Amino acid sequence: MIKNKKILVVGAGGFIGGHLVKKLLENKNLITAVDIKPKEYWFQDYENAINHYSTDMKEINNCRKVSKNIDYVFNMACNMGGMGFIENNKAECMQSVLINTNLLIACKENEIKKYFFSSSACAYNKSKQQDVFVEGLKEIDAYPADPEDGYGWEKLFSERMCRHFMEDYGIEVRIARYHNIYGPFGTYDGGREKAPAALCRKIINAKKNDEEIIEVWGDGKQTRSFLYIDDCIEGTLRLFESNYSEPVNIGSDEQVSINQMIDIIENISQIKKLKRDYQLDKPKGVRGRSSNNDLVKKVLNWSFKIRLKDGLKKTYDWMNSEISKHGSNISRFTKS
Ligand code: GDC
Repeated sequence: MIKNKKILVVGAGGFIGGHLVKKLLENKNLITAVDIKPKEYWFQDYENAINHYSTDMKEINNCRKVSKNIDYVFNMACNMGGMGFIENNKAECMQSVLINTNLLIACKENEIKKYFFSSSACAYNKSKQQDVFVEGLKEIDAYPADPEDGYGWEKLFSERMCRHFMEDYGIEVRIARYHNIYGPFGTYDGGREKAPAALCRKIINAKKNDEEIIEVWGDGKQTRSFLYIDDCIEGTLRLFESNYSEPVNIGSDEQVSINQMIDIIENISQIKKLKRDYQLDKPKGVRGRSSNNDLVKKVLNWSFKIRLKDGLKKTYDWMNSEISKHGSNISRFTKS
């Protein structure tokens, strides 16, 4: 585990970045934490973080400033969200290319030793995700390139930018393709939430308000694999410390349909079975997506540990208490 290093985490105010900083601080690293959001909207507080900045990393001079005297950089920053956000904000999503590009240039100038880029399963070719029961996506399935429009193109292009900075300038890079990460301290409302949080929220609210029906985007038969945040952080840190510089899936082996995930959340909440209002005109994304984990098992000797039902229970309990605290007021988890 990395210890006593000077580490810059960009996107530290977000969901995965927040959990990553917490873990790195536990291991006595010196953290510079950066996010575009004002500090009061960061998803987690860190009493021991040495430096924190609310600044826009699309600007190269900000990248230059915060990457001085740093050993390692984790780029966890992008303008993103679940399907409801990325389908309707493609130009916004693609502008995150400026964060990664300017940060890499600054890292080259400041002689950073190692750089991590958080990519996504959205980088994969769409034609391989047209059926409900698909084989897990292998890393080679990103090419020929036909990723998710907007957000996925940004991720695929940025992966390649990392690769060329390594080849041409010798910066060591590590690239994870995350498969729908979920858990406590994530967005659950406001339009950027992904399916696990959105469906937990709908079921919590149905229970509170004694409602019998929830809205579900699509027909509920679409499939995904979801990875709990603690597994994501462990996989990320193992990858960072490995010698492997090509993109690797960080995902779980459990492929479920959205209907199956709703069944699991209903069991957790102990609510009676809800009616499902399938909304076919809402953003649906690909029909089926899951992670093939052969490569990650081989190069990192790592596999997910937390079963979906256990991860969803922790997520549900956390959200239940947040929703009770905030009621209908806007919480910081609605800002991404
Ligand atoms: O939003 P998401 O989790 O993103 O949606 C998964 C599926 O769940 C979609 O088919 C969506 O229509 C369905 N769904 C049903 N009801 C709801 O209330 C709801 N809200 C949401 N959000 N979805 C609902 C994601 C990207 C991420 C990230 C990951 C990587 O795509 O949005 O930014 O990169 O992929 O795996 P998803 O899995 O399509």
